[in-house]
Amino acid sequence: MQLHNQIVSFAVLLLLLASCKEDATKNSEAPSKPNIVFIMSDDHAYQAISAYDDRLIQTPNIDRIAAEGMLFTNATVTNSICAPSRATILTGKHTHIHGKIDNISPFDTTNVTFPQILQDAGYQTAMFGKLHFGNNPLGFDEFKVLPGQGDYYNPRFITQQGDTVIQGYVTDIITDLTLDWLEHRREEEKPFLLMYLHKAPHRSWLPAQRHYTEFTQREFPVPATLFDNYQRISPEVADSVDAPAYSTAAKTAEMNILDHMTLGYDNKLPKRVIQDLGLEDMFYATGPLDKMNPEQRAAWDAIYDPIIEEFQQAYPQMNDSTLTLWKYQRYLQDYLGTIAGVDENVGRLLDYLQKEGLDQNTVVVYTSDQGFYLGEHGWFDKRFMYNESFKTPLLIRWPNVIHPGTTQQEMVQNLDFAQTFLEIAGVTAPEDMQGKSLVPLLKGQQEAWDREAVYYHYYEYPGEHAVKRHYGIATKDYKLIHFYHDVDEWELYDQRKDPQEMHNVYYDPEYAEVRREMTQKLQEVREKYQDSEQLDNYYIQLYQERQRS
Ligand code: SGN
Ligand code: CA
Repeated sequence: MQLHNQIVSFAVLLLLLASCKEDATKNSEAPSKPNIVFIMSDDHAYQAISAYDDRLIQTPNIDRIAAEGMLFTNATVTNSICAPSRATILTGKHTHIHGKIDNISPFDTTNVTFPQILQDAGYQTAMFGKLHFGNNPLGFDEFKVLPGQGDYYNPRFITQQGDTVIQGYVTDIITDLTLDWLEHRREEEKPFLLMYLHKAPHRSWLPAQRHYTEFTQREFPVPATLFDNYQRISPEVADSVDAPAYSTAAKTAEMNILDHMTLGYDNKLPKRVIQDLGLEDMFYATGPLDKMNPEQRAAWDAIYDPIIEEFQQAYPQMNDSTLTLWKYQRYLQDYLGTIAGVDENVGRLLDYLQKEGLDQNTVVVYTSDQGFYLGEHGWFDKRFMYNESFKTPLLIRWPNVIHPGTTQQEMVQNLDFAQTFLEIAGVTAPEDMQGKSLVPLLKGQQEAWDREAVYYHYYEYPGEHAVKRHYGIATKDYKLIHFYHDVDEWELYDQRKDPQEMHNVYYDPEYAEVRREMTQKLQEVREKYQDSEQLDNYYIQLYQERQRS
């Protein structure tokens, strides 16, 4: 009996030792540096994330990141368009420094990017989804990226082993590829950087089949500025100061739902219907639907054919206003349908991290490459420094560091990511990066944050959607914008009184002092970031040379 007891005790001791050893090994092997999961979607408006605004859609999974972390209400981009924004994220530099001024110009690969630095510092690095420039992103151990914009259905991917077409729906596939990497090729002894980059909800907004019915049956609230006529100064004041009453840039932009959103490509009416109604110029292209296989197409037609028929019946009675409303609803149904897919897939990734016990030592970031207009000012698309496209969603989860459920109102930018991630990894950032690490804000050290203003500069003009070149400065209270190149117009908005930016107070005598201060601050900020009129002209010239060649 005694011997039996001794054997049992010995066995218990062995088991204890074994379990201690297992724990010890686990601890010594577990990377102490945090993993970084950077989730970015393309054109995801903060108005379409319920943590910001729950009038349009519920996004419970994306919201989890904020509930367990921090929600930034004043996150902005330095240039509201895809590839320049991505170049800023990777380099920590403004557009005029990294040189990727628009979606077309090449990315100068001598720029140092934060993934390259993290890879050198011992991080395992992987990228899946939409990058939108360069087919060979530097600094990644593994990547599978969409060429250019990529397709919603049966997309082609560029991989290190060559191109491959994968059947299915893009948001699901990007997640499958990501989870497959985490499950099978993650090296447990290394911390990792994972860039998980969605194509959705980019134009032309094709949801997954499982979301067709729900979203096409919904009707969405209409934004107060849907019928904006772009008058920003009263005609009397405009006359007296010899300035246009209407913002020329806003008025001439080609992103109006009524005039520029196409019934064919965007609202998915077939060519024959559009021709029958005598609306040829509202067709534009077939494109995305043609990428579906016959089964996918049949599922689409089953839901969308009745909508087309209903439109044919209704069109003869429509006027500009009712047509705008119809197009707006169709736009939001498809746009938000794609976001339902993103949210579900973000949930799959968060669940995986949790199941594998990776959630505690992983920083999860959710953001978009810029904001987007969901009918505000009558628009779709982005590009302007006005709020809906200047601001971008930003939610960060970092257990034991960020106090759960915090709302952060400081002005941060996509410019700050590179330095943030380097600090998280304990790596010193190169001195020429132009942002600021967000780590103090994540730790709740508000007093360590002293940024008063942020800088913006947009270049892709002449170009698609015809948004004129402009640069500007924003503080929490005011925004000053200068449109230049083929115009010379100034706009000043009072963010507290006029968050919808409908009243340009640049010529209002009551704002004379604000105008003076903001103009001076803009000059200072341009100097600080090394931007100048000389560079503005340089980039105009470069653009012209490119168009000639
Ligand atoms: C495409 C879209 C545009 C969009 C740009 C840039 N047109 O060219 O509407 O502004 O992308 O978007 S489409 O006919 O091809 O859909 S970005 O997010 O990549 O910058
Ligand atoms: Ca984009």
